Amino acid sequence: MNTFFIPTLNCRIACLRKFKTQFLIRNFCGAAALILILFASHAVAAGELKQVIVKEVTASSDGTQNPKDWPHHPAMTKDGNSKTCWASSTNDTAGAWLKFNIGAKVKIDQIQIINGWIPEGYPDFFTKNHRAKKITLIYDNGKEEVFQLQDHNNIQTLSPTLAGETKSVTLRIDEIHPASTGDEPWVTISEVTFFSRE
Ligand SMILES: [Ca+2]
Repeated sequence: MNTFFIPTLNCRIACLRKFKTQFLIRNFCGAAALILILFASHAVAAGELKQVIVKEVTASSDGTQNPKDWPHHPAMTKDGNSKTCWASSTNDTAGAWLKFNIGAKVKIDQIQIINGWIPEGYPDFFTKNHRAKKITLIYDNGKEEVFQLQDHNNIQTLSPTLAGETKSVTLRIDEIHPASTGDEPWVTISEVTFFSRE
């Protein structure tokens, strides 16, 4: 009786060990595959941002009054200098716009904006002009996205989702943070930089 029982029990133990080993191998392979998939998808989603070159900027108005000492042309939103700005004319506030012509279809993944203007040597100048408060971005596909801008002169990052591949982006100012004085207030934006994820 015992001679029959012992081999059977040993066989069951061996089978159980084999099953356990196969179970562990299967689960390990499954977990490894899942980690690889997650890592790959993360790597794609977190691709490096590359700056998009803007060929031309136009605007609803140009508040330049002294072109030699104080130019405020639309292209000054893309000169890489946070101390220079585009300014609208004084009567062009809500509804004013900037159009950034890229020249080739690009998917826009991120936009960095420096709102308002603090010129070199004038640290208290920020509130003397209007700043953008609510803006709408308009793309070639006709879609629009609304963003609220904070009232400071540091970089603000926007993450558009509706642009698709577009050759241009129009930034329309819908609401402003009003200037604290009535002395030549313009709407001012210092920099707008576009990025595409590679
Ligand atoms: Ca600038």
